[in-house]
Amino acid sequence: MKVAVVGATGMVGEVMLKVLAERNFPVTELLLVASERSVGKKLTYNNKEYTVIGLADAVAAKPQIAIFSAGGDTSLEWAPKFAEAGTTVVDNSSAWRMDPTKKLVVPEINANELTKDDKIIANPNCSTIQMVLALSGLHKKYKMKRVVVSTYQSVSGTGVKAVKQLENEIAGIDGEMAYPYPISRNVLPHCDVFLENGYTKEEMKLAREPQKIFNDKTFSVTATAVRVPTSGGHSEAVNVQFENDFDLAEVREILSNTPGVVLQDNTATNSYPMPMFAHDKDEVFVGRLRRDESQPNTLNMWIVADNLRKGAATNAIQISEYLIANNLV
Ligand code: A2P
Ligand code: 11C
Repeated sequence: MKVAVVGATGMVGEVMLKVLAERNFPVTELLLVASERSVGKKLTYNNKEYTVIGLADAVAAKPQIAIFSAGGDTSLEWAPKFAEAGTTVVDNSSAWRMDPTKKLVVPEINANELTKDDKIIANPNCSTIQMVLALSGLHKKYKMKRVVVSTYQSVSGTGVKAVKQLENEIAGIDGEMAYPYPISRNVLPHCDVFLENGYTKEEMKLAREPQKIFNDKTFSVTATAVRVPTSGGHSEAVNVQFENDFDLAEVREILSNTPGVVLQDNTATNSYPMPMFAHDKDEVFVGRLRRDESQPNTLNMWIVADNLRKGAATNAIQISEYLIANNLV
């Protein structure tokens, strides 16, 4: 496969290169692409040095797959140009997610919707991916009615500048601020920008993307997204009400059998998911399972994943692997 990684110099791009190598992705030719600022820069993949190229050169090279993580504006402008040249784009930005002509894919849930005609495929938001994957088996069995989620999102979700802000604050250094307030020794009920309805964009991604991924509008999601001073890994407290009642032992069994999900739930040994355990892992970790005693058919759970891996790079690469395995590129 001739593969382009667009945004190769970025935080997600770096993880993409790591995951592609780890999974022995069938790369025969690799194009590492970034902005004009980075053209000529050297990057290493599988112990080999590559020179970063610009977008126009990458389109002209006609890769079979282009995995994008270079921001929404770059995707809006360039993904159609790649698609026109015959390249299948797997895009990690929010640019195409809610476009009704584009699929929004978590491979374990809905990769079977993909066809050869899908030339731009959207990767969901990181906090959405881990939530829907953990809920997928339970939704199938008990049918979700309503989800209330509160997130605890790491600074790596914002980008390099935010990671630096946290590091500087811990070291007592004055530096550039990614957030309107300090993040060390603080939590911000504010991920991404505020919208007219009073929610943040991140909260609305959590509310809307799951219905599209499950192709089901019969359940609703409401979210509060919070930035916490962890460097990597997003956590979520999820309260889910089902149409049908459940048995906790069966819930555990379903979660244990959900591909990509690891059950980590033993209060007797203080075993529960945390960002420090999820770091650098591809799985979504679930624990603190308990019945909500305040209303029927309702479950409380705690979900943690590495937002740069399953939340971004790994999911996009799994989509690409599915395309190859099913001769869709
Ligand atoms: P560059 O390093 O040249 O700016 P992050 O999310 O960590 O900020 O990374 C964003 C990635 O997207 C980087 O690789 C960045 O390249 C790339 N990028 C940003 N803007 C553009 C653009 N206009 N064209 C191509 N790549 C871009
Ligand atoms: C965050 N979820 O943690 C964001 C980062 O729509 O892909 C990813 C934004 C997106 O702030």
